[in-house]
Amino acid sequence: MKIINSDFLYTPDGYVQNKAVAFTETIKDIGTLEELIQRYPDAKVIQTESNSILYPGFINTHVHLEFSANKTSLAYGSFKPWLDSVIEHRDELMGACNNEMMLDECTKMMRSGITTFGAISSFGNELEVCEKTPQRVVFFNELIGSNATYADMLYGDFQERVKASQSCETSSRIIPAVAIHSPYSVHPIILQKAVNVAKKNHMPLSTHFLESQAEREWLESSSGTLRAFFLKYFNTSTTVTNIEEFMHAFDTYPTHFTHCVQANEEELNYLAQKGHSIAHCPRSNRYLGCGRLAIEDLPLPFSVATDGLSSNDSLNIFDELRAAIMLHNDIPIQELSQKLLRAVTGDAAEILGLNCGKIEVDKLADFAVVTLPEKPKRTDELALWSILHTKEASEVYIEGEKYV
Ligand code: MCF
Ligand code: FE
Repeated sequence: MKIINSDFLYTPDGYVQNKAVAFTETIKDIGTLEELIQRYPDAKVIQTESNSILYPGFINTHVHLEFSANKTSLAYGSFKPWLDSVIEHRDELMGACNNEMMLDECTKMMRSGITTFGAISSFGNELEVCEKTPQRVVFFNELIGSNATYADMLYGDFQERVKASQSCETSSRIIPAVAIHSPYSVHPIILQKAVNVAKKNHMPLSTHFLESQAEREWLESSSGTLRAFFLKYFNTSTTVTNIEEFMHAFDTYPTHFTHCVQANEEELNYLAQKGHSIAHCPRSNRYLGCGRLAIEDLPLPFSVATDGLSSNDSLNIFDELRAAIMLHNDIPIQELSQKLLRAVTGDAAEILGLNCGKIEVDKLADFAVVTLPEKPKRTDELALWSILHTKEASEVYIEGEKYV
């Protein structure tokens, strides 16, 4: 047993003082330091630095490690040119992205306090790295392929990758999961099969959805800038599905919809009614010129995620939260900060069905210690100060083990 004591504890009911946490791999007890020492006299006591806040480990629900080599290859600013640049540079980016590079990005995520992440995997290349990294990884095997001729082959490859991720389940913190790439890139037949795989195996399910105006136009009327893209690369001028049909494919299984920047009120209400949720990627949306997701009006739960280095400049969760504060400039800043921290802890865990994200008895002992540069003058601004002053967590624990 270990006991960790910080000046402040972030709980589902807000910040509390004079409370310590006793833990093994899971949280066993919460009380004053004196109470816990009395109850567990043999426990090792960890006293964190002054002005520290004990947070549950942060959760980055959506990242593409396979694109970690991108710095200046992909075109930012607008969706269609970005997509063109992905096709043009994909092979060289994948080739340049080795295990060392991906593991380094996992370590950087961990130093920022991320103890769990959702890895969207197109080829399964990052499976070995995800087995090695100490973090809990929801391993989203991605299905892609809109051309009916190749659909069965691509589906077969997807099944193999699902199996490979299932075989690591016992020896690592990998949780096998399913990702449908998007409505414009997945044929409805294989889409439904993959949804059923997730449903049958109770796996987390995710999809990119209504990220850009270009995607919306293509799905609505096979028009807009994606028309030239599909004509050039796939020799087709018609969409394989539409917005309604795509949403309906997920009716019976709660899914994490990434982006949704261009979803309208009716669509968002529909997703909410079916028990779905959203992964909000503020920097990715800004860098690809997709617009701002109006998080103040969302009728459904959301997480905040970095997306990959294919559409970002870092996988640091605090960089993302600071960007979210700037992007959502009309939302009162204290309220927004509190909401964002919930989005990367308890809300994200609930969405992905994980037993972490909250400092509560019986939850997994995943912690990130955030140390403020001086004694906070007011406790009602702790959420904002945490976001503004943190680049790296001062200590990180996963299932009770210290990694930073
Ligand atoms: O989330 C961003 C933007 N939207 C869609 N896809 C991706 C993102 N970052 C990487 N991707 C990947 C995706 O997984 O890029 C490929 C897929 O393998 C795009 S398909 C031309
Ligand atoms: Fe993505």
